[in-house]
Amino acid sequence: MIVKSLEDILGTEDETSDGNWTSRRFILKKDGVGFSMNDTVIEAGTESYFWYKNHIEAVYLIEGEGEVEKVATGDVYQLKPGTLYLLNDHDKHKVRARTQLRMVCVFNPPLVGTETHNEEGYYPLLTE
Ligand code: 9YT
Repeated sequence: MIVKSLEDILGTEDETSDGNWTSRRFILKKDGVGFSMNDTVIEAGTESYFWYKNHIEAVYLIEGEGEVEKVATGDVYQLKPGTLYLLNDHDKHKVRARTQLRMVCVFNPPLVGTETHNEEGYYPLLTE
């Protein structure tokens, strides 16, 4: 069994920031369970473009208000605590944070822990 608290991660190498967001990475590839899980904060008043070409991501919002846009269609979905979106088709998307957003993010395949978005906006598929 692995038990962790957010304060165990803050300020360590498992806390990663990139642009408008900070990701506190709780479960990673090294844990060997086939997925990773982060507690991510996105700053209020920002718009972020994301595209997980190599990963599937589920995002469950626990704090804040905003919206997510599916770029291919222009469809916009409102985000509030209790809302989940699943990028089951590697969807290019934009997240707009009206207030600070806090979300639980699950990735398959699991993140190694050092990923940030590259120039095309996606995470590389890291193996170690
Ligand atoms: C919602 C989203 O994709 N935020 C970017 C950070 C990412 N979820 C991560 O690495 O935790």
